[in-house]
Amino acid sequence: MKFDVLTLFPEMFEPIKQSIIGRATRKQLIDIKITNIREFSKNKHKKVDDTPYGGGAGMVMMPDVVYEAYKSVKTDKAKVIYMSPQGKTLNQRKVEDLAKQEHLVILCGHYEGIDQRVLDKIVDEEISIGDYVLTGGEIPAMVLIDSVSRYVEGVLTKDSIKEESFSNGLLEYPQYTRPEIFEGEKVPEVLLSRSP
Ligand code: 21W
Repeated sequence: MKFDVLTLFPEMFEPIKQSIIGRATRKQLIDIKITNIREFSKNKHKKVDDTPYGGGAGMVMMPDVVYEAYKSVKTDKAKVIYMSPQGKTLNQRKVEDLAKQEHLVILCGHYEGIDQRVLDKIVDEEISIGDYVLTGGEIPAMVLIDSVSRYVEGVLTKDSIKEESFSNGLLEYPQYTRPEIFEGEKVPEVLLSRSP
């Protein structure tokens, strides 16, 4: 599965290349490419945002720069997701659904947002990760990549998918390992006959 991320803060994505996702990338099960939207500014000062028509605080990302960045990564099979506080909240059902896609283009906003005209032109789906305010769509994009990647064939072992609590109707239970006694607290008696 291919993920293309469009962002003004490419450095923020370094950590996603580690852990489970890093392993999946090495096995070529997933491919994550980060594109710096600023590279597509035709302005000599590499300007990417401007003051909003109608006034108001902050800056708005310019439509032409975002559009050029999008055109550089789009394919026929690409589904474009805009990470936005106004989007539909991500849940496990949505995650499983997105994992069926071959190519996801993830657009991250910053400042007060992105010019609506380019959003109307390129975005298939707007997704939020919950009802709280962040400074941009980068952390939400990483949450999306992490959660979707787990469902890509071969990223997880069969056992860990089987034990998946959300798809299993929230079946979760406390877990224990050695030592048998920790700070005077014993592992529950029923579990002791089944060695870890
Ligand atoms: C926060 C952008 C607030 C815009 C006039 C009209 C992406 C996010 C984000 C951010 C605003 C997600 C405005 C949960 C999040 C994100 C940055 C407000 C200003 N002015 N999921 N509109 N929380 N956040 N808009 O913050 O980009 S997914």
